[in-house]
Amino acid sequence: LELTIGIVGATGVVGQTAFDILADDFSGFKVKKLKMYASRSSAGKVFNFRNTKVTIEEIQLDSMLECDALLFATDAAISQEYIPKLAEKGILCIDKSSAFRVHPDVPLVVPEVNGHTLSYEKIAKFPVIASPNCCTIPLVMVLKALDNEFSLKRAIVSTYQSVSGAGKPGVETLTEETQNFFVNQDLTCGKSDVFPKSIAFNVMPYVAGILENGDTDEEAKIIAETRKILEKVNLPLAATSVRVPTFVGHGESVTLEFKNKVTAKHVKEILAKFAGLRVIDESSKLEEDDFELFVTPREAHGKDEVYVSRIRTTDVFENGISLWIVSDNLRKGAALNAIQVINHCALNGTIISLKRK
Ligand code: 11C
Repeated sequence: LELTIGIVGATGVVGQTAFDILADDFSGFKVKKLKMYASRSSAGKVFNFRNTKVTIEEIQLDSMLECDALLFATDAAISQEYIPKLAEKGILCIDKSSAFRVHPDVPLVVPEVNGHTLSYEKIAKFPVIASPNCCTIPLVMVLKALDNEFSLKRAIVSTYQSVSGAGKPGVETLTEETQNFFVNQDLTCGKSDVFPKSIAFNVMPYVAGILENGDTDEEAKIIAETRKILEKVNLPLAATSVRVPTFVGHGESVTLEFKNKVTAKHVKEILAKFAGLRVIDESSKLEEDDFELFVTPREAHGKDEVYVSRIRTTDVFENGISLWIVSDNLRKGAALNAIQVINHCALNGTIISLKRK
């Protein structure tokens, strides 16, 4: 199947990652034509996409109607403005923002976890699919795999989130603050435009705004999205989101309680069999371009897999397991997952059926 694909927000870190994946190494649907959209200030910039030139267009509805599917890597406000208009015309939109994630008529999808719930009948009424938050995606892959076997009772997660989660300005802020320290010996703990406190050589238990119950926005998203994807509306789940001075790759420290008996060995076997997950532990061999012992965010940068390490039992809970997850927040945590959702809809005939409608 050959598709005309649009990337909206094409110059941001997620948009650029989507471009790289489609240009370099994606082996699913074929891209007949790529269209790239961004703000007026970026319009006119030219990118080389597989021997053709693609010029960035300003976001504009008529042009977007030429696409078979669009990936929105934009702020929620842009998604809210354009997606309903495109959906009305039967154009499939995959939204990376949080605008539609908890909308009751919008599936929130990680293909390996709940791709089977997507069907043309479901999508035809409102052809919008949301892609979850970059911490939720790897978390639900692990939880789903283990719930199938051991029946999940509760989860506690602490995240270690890189600055690219806050986009290019996050990356620039960490770079500038680090340079400022080495060049000017200046390590003031002031806030930047992006983070409420200095992020270089620091950690911050704060990702986005604080809600009335004391959780941050990010923590609330992880909780609500995980419950929706796993179809467990009352799952006891606590999240603490922490920003750390890494550039790409989000880590998660996770403790889980199950109904059924667990051993670390059995958990490793189950995780190793789940599509998209890779277990790296003390038995992993060091090979070229491979990992040993555990995986760090820098090692996960540029990789498609979600890595699970440090898998061990804990006596905090009966049938308790603790583990460490890490993945590239821009790839599987964002752009890759959205592209895989489009591929899923290409393979199951949804896109063709939408075109014929
Ligand atoms: C961060 N996870 O690291 C956030 C960015 O819900 O898609 C992504 C926010 C989201 O800052």
